[in-house]
Amino acid sequence: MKMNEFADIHPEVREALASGTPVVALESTIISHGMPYPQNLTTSRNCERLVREQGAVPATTAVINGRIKIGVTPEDLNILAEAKSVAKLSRRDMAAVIANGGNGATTVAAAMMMADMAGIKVFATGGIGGVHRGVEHSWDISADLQELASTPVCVVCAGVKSILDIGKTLEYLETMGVPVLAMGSRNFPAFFTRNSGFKADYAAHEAKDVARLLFVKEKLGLRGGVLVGNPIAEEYAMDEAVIGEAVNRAVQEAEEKGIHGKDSTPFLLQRVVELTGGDSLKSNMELVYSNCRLAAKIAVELAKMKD
Ligand code: PSU
Ligand code: MN
Repeated sequence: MKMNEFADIHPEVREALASGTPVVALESTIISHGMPYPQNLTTSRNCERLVREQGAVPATTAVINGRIKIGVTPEDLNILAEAKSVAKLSRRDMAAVIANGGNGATTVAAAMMMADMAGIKVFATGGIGGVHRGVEHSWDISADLQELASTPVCVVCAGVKSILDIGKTLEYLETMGVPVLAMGSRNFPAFFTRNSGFKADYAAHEAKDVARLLFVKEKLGLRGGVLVGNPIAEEYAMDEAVIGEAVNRAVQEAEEKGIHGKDSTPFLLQRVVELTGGDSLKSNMELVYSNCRLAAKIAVELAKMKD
């Protein structure tokens, strides 16, 4: 998807792109539907600051009053954090929310689309959507995976949260030809914990390794994204049993309440925060920060290769 009459690139982002300064795209569903207020506002501001500290420019993505925003203002961030009339916006919602002049918070899929419009190659988030547990009944597979199959953006995440079926999510990505890297070792992380028990295709040891792969992939003309799993720092990782129990309970409650479709992920995320007495929120914030730093480092390394 290319630039179009409905999109505004923030002047700072536009300048960065024109001068070859590294840029990192950020999503906003994590703000509006993934974390409670006001921690979500703090998190989004810190994310932008951390990207800057590494020498890159942040481009938080959203739809505000029917306009695609690639890079937002502090006022936009407030609207997204208060989430009063902010739709969760994935690929299928893009045209409808813009046509209605509404507000939308971008999922990974929508943020990748907007990054690609502007020519931004690297994107940071907390966790991606994936294949849900019980997919054989619900058919619930996040549009994030399809976007990774087709849109050439590198997605830095802390793995796939165990509210999902991690094994099936990785199988889907393999089928779609999406390279999956893990940082430090081939152990693919599980968001709140460092090891899901599943292996990534490749290990990357530093940002430069990821940038090199992106550089080669682009030269080869291969379509689709790259997924980087960045394990949460040991000190912020959660106890596997504690988080496992909270997740199992949340998944069971969702089933009992008949929650499905786009409401499923926000419901599960909120219940896990409640069931862990807020502990999971702290971990969530820290892992997102770590992903923002890594994404910015990757963007910086990639910019050097383009010289
Ligand atoms: N996983 C998280 N936090 C999140 C999300 C996923 O740990 O905030 C959000 C992301 O924006 C992701 C979206 O793209 O949920 C996936 O939603 P769905 O499963 O409805 O596609
Ligand atoms: Mn879904």
